[in-house]
Amino acid sequence: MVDVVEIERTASRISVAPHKHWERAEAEALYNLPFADLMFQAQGVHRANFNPNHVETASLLSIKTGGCPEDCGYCSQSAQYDTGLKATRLMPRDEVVAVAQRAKDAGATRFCMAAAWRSPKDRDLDQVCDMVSAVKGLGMETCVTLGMLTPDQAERLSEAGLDFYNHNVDTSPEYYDKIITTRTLQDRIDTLAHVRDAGIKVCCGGIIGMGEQVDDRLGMLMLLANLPSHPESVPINLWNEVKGVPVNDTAERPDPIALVRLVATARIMMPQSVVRLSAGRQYMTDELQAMCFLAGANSIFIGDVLLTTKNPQRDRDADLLDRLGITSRLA
Ligand code: SAM
Ligand code: DTB
Ligand code: SF4
Repeated sequence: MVDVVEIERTASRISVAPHKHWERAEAEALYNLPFADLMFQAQGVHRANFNPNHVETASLLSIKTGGCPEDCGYCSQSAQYDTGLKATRLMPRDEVVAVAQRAKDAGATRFCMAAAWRSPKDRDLDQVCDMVSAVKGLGMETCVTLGMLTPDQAERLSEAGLDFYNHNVDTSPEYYDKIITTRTLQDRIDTLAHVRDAGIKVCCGGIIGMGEQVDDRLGMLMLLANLPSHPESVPINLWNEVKGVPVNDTAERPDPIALVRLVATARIMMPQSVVRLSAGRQYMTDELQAMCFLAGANSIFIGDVLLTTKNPQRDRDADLLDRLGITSRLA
């Protein structure tokens, strides 16, 4: 008998179109274009690849919070810093499914489950696979972010029907060691390759506002755009302030125009990737978000909290998208 699921998974492994290699000078030249020229180019690319009047809505749930052994200098969930966060155990499947159902009713099309692990233990992965199958059964797209994976673990998630795996490069290769020391950038690239090889779509981006320079932000985009294939989803997070973590010593909220330029540059460098305006929307005005959508951002997280930090209220998002004539599942 023909195994349709296996055929689809194999097809997704081989159907990735080749893409150009980005040199630093090219990325810089784009980013530094006069603003109107950059926006014009970004909108052309956006319109050629997407409905420019539509934004995807995803919802996040922390299924296992805090107590993480990694030292990511921005994160409330690292056990290495005193952030005042209470650690919790892995949530039971039925509770997760109930939250996913509420997220679907509130207008989310994708449900992303996050766990504060360096990497999952095999018995934890069994439970996550169960959650993935159950959430998929609600008719939602599924995404998980569980830390580093072995090839076998990625394969098991794929067999459970997982659509996306989120694993960020976080920042540029040059700035990386100032933020994280317990896991290397190469470790991350290896996990991304295992995810890709298992036929799961890749969600990979990073954070700005941690004290990095524009060069680092462009270095991060080059890293993403020069992966063997572009991530299907590229989350751009603005650092959501967390007390007690080292990033407080260097953090600087980026100039809003610099954020719009970065989104436009990401749109042009990765034409077919969905660019998600992720954490940090709580600090953005309606006008700034509108500019980011014009520049090519076409996904947001909805819901009052992300994992442990704040996100705009659903009604504010619904009102903003309505005023912009942007369609979404948020009515
Ligand atoms: N523990 C897993 C891992 O790191 O691979 C998954 C969860 S982790 C919270 C997912 C991503 O969220 C991080 O890689 C980082 O890019 C982003 N993130 C974490 N804390 C953040 C913050 N305070 N502001 C913005 N983005 C953040
Ligand atoms: C991503 O790039 N952003 C999301 C998702 N992937 C897992 C996480 C944002 C977390 C913001 C900080 C917090 O709420 O703890
Ligand atoms: Fe742990 Fe992920 Fe937070 Fe790093 S970002 S400390 S790996 S939960």
